[in-house]
Amino acid sequence: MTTIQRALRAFSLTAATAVLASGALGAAGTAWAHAALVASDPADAATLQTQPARVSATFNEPMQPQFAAMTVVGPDGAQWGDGEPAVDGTDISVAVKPGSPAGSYTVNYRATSADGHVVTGAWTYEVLAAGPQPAATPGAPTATTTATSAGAPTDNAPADGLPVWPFVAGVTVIVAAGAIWAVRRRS
Ligand SMILES: [Cu+2]
Repeated sequence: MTTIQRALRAFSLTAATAVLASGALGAAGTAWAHAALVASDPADAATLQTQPARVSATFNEPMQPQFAAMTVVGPDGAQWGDGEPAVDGTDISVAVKPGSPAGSYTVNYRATSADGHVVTGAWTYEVLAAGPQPAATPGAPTATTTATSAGAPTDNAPADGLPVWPFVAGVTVIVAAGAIWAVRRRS
């Protein structure tokens, strides 16, 4: 075998080991579960007769009371969420302003879990009737179709997890240097 061949063989063997090692790391990374949305009210893609008084998201672990954001964007593009969201353990909710129009609503959320990871996402629901104007119909009991928390809403891509490529690149450089060093030593 030539020096080059030996170097290549040593390199490919150690490179394969590095790839395997990083694969194991990646698998371990996904096994450490971060906060994820498990339910919402209204449920994702639900159709309601009337606008609910609040919308809420439920996560699989308690969320930090700080840094939570939740918006309710209506068919008119306006923000119908009323004020700051409330964080109660695993739940984050926000009130909906009265007088909202019928149509499609998107709830966007951004929250921080106990371990400091940020979770963002959105879900949508449909409202068939316009909401009552403030104080227009006092005490009209809303016989809502409370479609509660079943389907896990889409689009909750966890924006965390360490990228693997710097690790792979680092290991590759070390491995290449080692292979060259070993070959030069032997020849
Ligand atoms: Cu996490």
